[in-house]
Amino acid sequence: MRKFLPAMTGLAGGLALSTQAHAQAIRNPAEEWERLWDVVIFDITVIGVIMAVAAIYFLIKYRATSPDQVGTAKKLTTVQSIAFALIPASIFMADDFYLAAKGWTVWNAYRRVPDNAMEIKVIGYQWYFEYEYPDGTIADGTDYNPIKIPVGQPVVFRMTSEDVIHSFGLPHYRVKEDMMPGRITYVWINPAEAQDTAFIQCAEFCGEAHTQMANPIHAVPQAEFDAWLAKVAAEG
Ligand SMILES: [Cu+2]
Repeated sequence: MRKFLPAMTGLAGGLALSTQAHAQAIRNPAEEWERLWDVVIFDITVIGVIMAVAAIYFLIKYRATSPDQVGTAKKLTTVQSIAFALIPASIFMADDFYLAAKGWTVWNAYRRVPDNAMEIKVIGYQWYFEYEYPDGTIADGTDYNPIKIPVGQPVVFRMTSEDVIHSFGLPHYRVKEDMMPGRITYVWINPAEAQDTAFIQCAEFCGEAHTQMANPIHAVPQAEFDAWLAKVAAEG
């Protein structure tokens, strides 16, 4: 036992290190999401092709050669029957568990907000979003007013709702989270690149003008962001 202890400690240390390295590596929920999406598409394609080929093969091999032909099933032993059910099930379940584990990794990235994230408070109203920046400046998302965020700066949206349940949907950054009266929820994004095409869209049907509950969100260089924020503050 004594001989194994240092080895065990070394192993635990190695595990702790790799966990830390992993935590450092998770810096963009959107990238993690994209990776999981690719893996899911790959897996279901492979499984689909295997199933389709097997089905077509059996259809041809065991097709009826005359209209009144009755098939005869080969009698399987108990062991064969169990193996026939368990082996394919285990293979597919292993893949499901793998994808579920990957899903937890992505969820972990979604929930772990970087310490340096800029916090923007968001309130959902029927039917627009209102944003409060760290300096107290209020930007409103009515009339499709774009809001801006600086490139390369993680942003966390702390959200609630004044009236009904809304959902803060940001398809460009692959995040979406409910906004509920009396509760505070959050999502965070890492806008690594400048863009002026992204939209925030309410993703929970919340009444008559639900579809208009949307506004652009542009990721811009820091200087442009500062100028924009100062302008919004001055306009009050
Ligand atoms: Cu809504």
